[in-house]
Amino acid sequence: MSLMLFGDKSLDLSLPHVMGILNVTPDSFSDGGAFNSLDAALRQSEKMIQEGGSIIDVGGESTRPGASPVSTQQELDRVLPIVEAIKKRFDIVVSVDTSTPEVIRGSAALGAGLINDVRALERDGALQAAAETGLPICLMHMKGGPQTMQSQAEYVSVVDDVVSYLSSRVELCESVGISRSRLILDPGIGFGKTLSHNLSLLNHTEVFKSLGFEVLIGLSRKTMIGEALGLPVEERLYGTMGANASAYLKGARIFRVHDVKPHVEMLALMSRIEREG
Ligand code: 7PJ
Repeated sequence: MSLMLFGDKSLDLSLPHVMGILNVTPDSFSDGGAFNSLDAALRQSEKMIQEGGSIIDVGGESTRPGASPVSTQQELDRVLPIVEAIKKRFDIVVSVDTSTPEVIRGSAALGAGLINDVRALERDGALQAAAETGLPICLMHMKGGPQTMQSQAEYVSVVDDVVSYLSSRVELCESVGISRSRLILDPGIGFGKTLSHNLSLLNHTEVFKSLGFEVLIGLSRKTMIGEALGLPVEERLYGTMGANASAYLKGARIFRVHDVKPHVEMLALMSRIEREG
């Protein structure tokens, strides 16, 4: 057992967990923003929970390459009602995909269990806000911002660079009283990385684990799958599952995906083979 407390629920991170993506942006690239109303968000959440998801990741800011920025008020208006509604109706861990201090505080007050920040708490005030929540935090590596990241895909050694960046963010977290045991690391697949960088990071997932952290991987339907297989976004499920299976074998335990059921079934078998075989 390796229990981590996510607000009012704990998860055993010796087992794999599926984090279902719930985009509440109007411009989400792979679901066309179809879950933008509260009702649709609740139906999608219910489906992902029934399919065996452990965490619902609510995001109100699109971070895909080239996406336009969202105001704090817009993000608050999109995210908080959804976090509140999900926590009222379902017994599930709600993660909030945000870099905004006001959204971090507001979501935590409404029962969110995980702060998932693609900017690793770099935004002004985010570190302090996250510290105050007492919640676990996922620190993700990104090179550049959503507007510029694909033109900044240069590294001395991508694995070493990402390790050294995340280690420096961990130290900063510790300096404001966030204990290491509350931190989850994510190499940030697709965020300012070429296909080759992404493949290296995935092949070295165990490096992050060996630093003593749980690892979260988000690669569902991403461009790297499309590039590797020559497939459009709606045909990337099998490639996504293969890459996630590989990351599982190298120690990742939280998988951020659009397609919950196939991942829950795949990971259930992989975990069972490892434990009972
Ligand atoms: C990730 C994320 C990821 C974490 C997004 C997309 C882009 N959070 N939020 N890791 N990706 N922790 O889903 O294509 O890889 S948004």
